[in-house]
Amino acid sequence: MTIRTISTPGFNDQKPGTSGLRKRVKVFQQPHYLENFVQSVFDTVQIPAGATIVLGGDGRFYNREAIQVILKMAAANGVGRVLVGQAGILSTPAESCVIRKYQAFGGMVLSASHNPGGPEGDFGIKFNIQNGGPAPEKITEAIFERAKQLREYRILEAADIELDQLGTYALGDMQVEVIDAVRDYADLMEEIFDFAAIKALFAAGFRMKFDAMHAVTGPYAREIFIRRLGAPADSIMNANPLPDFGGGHPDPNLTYAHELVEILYGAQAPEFGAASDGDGDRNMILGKHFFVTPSDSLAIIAANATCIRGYRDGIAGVARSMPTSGAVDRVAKALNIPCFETPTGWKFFGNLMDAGKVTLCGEESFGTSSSHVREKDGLWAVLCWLNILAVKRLSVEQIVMAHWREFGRNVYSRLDYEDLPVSQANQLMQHVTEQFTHLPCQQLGSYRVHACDNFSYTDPIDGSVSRNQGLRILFEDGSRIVIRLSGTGTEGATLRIYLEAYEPDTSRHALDAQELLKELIKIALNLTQLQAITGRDKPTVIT
Ligand code: VG1
Ligand code: CO
Repeated sequence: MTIRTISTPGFNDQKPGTSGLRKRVKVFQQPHYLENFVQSVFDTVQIPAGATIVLGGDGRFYNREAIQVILKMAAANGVGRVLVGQAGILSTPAESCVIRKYQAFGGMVLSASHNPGGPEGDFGIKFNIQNGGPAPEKITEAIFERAKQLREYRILEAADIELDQLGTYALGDMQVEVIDAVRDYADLMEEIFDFAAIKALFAAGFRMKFDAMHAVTGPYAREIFIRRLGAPADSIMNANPLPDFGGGHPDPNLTYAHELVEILYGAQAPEFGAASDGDGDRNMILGKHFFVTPSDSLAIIAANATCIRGYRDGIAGVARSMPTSGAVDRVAKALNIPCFETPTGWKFFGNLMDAGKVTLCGEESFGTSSSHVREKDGLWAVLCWLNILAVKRLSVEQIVMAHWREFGRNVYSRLDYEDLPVSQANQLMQHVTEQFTHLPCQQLGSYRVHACDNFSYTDPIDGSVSRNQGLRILFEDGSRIVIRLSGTGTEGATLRIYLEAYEPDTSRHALDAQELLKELIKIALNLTQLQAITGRDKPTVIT
């Protein structure tokens, strides 16, 4: 077999965003585009000769083709062994688990997560390092620089590998091991959670519905909930992964997971509902006629962590992304453990977890996880809730209401405006920033501005600084408006407005978040001049 060296023009647009490089499938299908990025990763991370890497994706359109290309390039670049999920599938948390368990040098995750798939949809690729987590910014920036300069890449000329059969195959001097995509991950879940207690809950007639949204978690959910925990077969829906996710938008929120939402708000609603996204790292938690805000979910898991076997000795600390509500901060204070505030994106949690400073991390965007892996983990969050429900034997709503009674409620909402022209989005951000000099101390309705800034983060472990992570308008009573542009989109701009107000008054806890945040939303729309600049009169998605 021969190794070919092929010329590439270099690409100027291969800058990884919040979570890897994401582009339209059509962009990835351009000659040399995928190869250019993959070679830039190999050149940047310098995989030691003979080392093992892990490879898998969420099964979206172009997954299989990309895996064959990456395998041949790995063989041509001196990689010793690649562990590939069967059929090219590994959920993001499963890949993180496999990298850690087999002490691999790192791995490539093929996914555009919650972005739609199919030939007209999106594709993505991300490099994860030895700890199982996304590469930090200094590596992704170096990859981007390399991708611009690159002039040639190496690839082995060979036939495609059989990805559907478990087994070991040779590709040049490299070994390809096709592994069970589910088993290692399911085993890890069984170590953390009390499966016997959850099994007893189902045996007592407890009903749940999990929506895999035709994305990667279907086979994982089937193995864990149905086979290992004995839940009835109809506890999972949309559990067959499809390359285009059935034409849906695999984002587990109230808008895109409406099929599940209708069931949980219907007459025959089960006690518990959950959904996950394209690559299995996000989760939405629902009770009967009840929605749990992701920020609250993190706080509630933290407050009840000792109910769960894996955390029964307590948690070292917690971390949340900046836009995530401060609900978990209140729990950390009560538990007397540290709480860190990081920029958006899971890559910022890795150092804190590696240093043993935090056990639980979360984001408002339906991402929660712990130091068992270095990615967010959708099914793990669902199992946390099941384990807590099995121990407490209360409803989801009762657990949340009791939490609010104890800690107060951090009322929270996020408004997304998708597909805006980039120029309008930038103009809006500029317009808000310009007001920062005169906003402090101003009274806006019943809120008084305390401070404004563009969030900047210094990593407490390696001292690296990340600037421009989102505009914050902080009010004196602790309420906040946060505004930032998404870093995961592939076309146009998505503007996110995050709103948070603290409500200590128990008699108001049952009210709807939109009702409680009405005034703050009005202030945000006024400050941003959103309607004047963009012409939009309502958000694309409200969570
Ligand atoms: C979004 C979320 C962020 C999350 C990221 C990746 O990023 O806001 O919290 O970490 O997606 O999630 P952005 O830049 O679009 O706001 V996933 O499930 O795509 O790996
Ligand atoms: Co995801």
